[in-house]
Amino acid sequence: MSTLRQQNPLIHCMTNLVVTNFTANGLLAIGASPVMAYAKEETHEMAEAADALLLNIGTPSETVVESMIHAGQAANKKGTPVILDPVGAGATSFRNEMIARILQHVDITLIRGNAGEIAAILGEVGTVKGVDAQIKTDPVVLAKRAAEELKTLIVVTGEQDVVTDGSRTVTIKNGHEWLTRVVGTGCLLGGVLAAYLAINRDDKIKAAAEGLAYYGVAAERAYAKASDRGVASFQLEFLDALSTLSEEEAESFYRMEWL
Ligand code: ATP
Ligand code: TZP
Ligand code: MG
Ligand code: MG
Repeated sequence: MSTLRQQNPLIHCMTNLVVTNFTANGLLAIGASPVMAYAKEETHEMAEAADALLLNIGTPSETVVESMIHAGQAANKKGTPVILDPVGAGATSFRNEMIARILQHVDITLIRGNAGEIAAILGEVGTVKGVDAQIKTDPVVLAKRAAEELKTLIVVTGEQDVVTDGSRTVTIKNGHEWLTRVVGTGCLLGGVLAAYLAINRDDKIKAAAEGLAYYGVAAERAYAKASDRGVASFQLEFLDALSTLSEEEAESFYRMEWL
């Protein structure tokens, strides 16, 4: 994490109303600089200044999505990584339309979603309940299919995380089930992946895999400290772990496998 802390990338987050504060604190904890900006009058400038852009459609509106497209196109012009979190894809037709519109107008570097959301983007129905995954499918098969169809890097998260571009694939088995009991851990992860891609532009799959493994080990450490208390303590311990755990320390615990 020393490199991330040294480089202190600016992450322009266009995220949802539920997770804004948690995302900003999580990004500060790993050594990135978060900035949230939504107005169409300024998003292109903020995206131009940023080292990565996060588009998260958790609480979508027509206006914000239009603004996201402006920001995304500004980032594309500069070659800045753009991460899409299609929160709740498949839950409503409005969300599906907004995701399709973003994908049509913005060149997305990486899409991160739970298995239900990624399956929904591919047209499967009944894969999410609200914002939570409702399917048990092989995440490797799903991620590869999505990468091929959408022609972008795909991260499918869950008990096992998968990163693939369709040909190179990595699985990561770090993390803890309590991550699903605190809201916003998927959303913050989108921001963390944005930070990893911001500072490692050459090998994006490796960068994403390292971000996922580091995040998972931080959760394992947080659970070890908070398991006898509960999920509120886990959330705090998780932020503490993100701010104190070095990548060097975390690395020996990575359960990463190249397929
Ligand atoms: P959902 O809304 O379905 O909870 P999400 O968008 O919050 O999805 P998750 O798939 O929960 O995203 O991923 C967030 C983090 O939680 C990732 O780091 C992932 O590895 C981890 N995670 C999710 N489920 C588990 C699990 N059963 N065991 C270990 N880690 C998990
Ligand atoms: N509703 C709309 S966005 C959101 C909820 C509950 C947050 C989802 O966060 P995550 O990271 O997918 O758990
Ligand atoms: Mg979750
Ligand atoms: Mg989510």
